[in-house]
Amino acid sequence: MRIGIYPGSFDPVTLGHIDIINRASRLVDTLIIGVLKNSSKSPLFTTKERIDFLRTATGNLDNVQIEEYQGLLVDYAREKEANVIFRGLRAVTDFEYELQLAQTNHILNPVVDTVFLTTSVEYAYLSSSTVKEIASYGGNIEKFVPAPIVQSIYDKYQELRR
Ligand code: COD
Repeated sequence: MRIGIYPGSFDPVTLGHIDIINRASRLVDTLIIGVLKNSSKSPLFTTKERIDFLRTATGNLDNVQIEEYQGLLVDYAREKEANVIFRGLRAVTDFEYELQLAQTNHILNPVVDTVFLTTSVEYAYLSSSTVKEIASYGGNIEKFVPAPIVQSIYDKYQELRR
């Protein structure tokens, strides 16, 4: 049984993430999307909101589970008996950080390997930060995030302005 983990902050999930989830889910029996709870990135959305967004956007995929995790990714991978960690690669700018993360994780837990899926061309420019910046100015984010979560992102900024 091949178990994969796709970890991240997903603050919020974008169509770039969904593309990686769709492709990774075809490569393993079970794909666990691990949402880091206490991210140093100080997420805009709560862990529950980030998980709910992911659940809404991946409801069509039978072999995908979504969970929060804390602590080291390799410990989480060990606990889940995962064979593979999936990461998405957009541009050269991602590479240095991702290489360091993959190599460190492999030393900490040699049983688990990192597999990189290169971004689909149409999402190469896309990041959660870009989505947040556009939404914060009331711009149109419909081409960047799953349709059912668009309004919740605008609502968050309305809530912050109150
Ligand atoms: N196209 C393709 N892939 C994309 C796109 C896109 N448009 N956008 C993002 N991605 C990929 C990213 O490259 C990444 O692989 C993944 O999607 C998730 O992205 P983010 O930004 O939500 O997640 P990150 O990078 O914040 O996740 C970092 C972790 C949470 C995995 C990491 O910090 C972690 O595991 N921390 C726990 C402590 C730990 O173990 N640290 C490592 C020891 S050194």
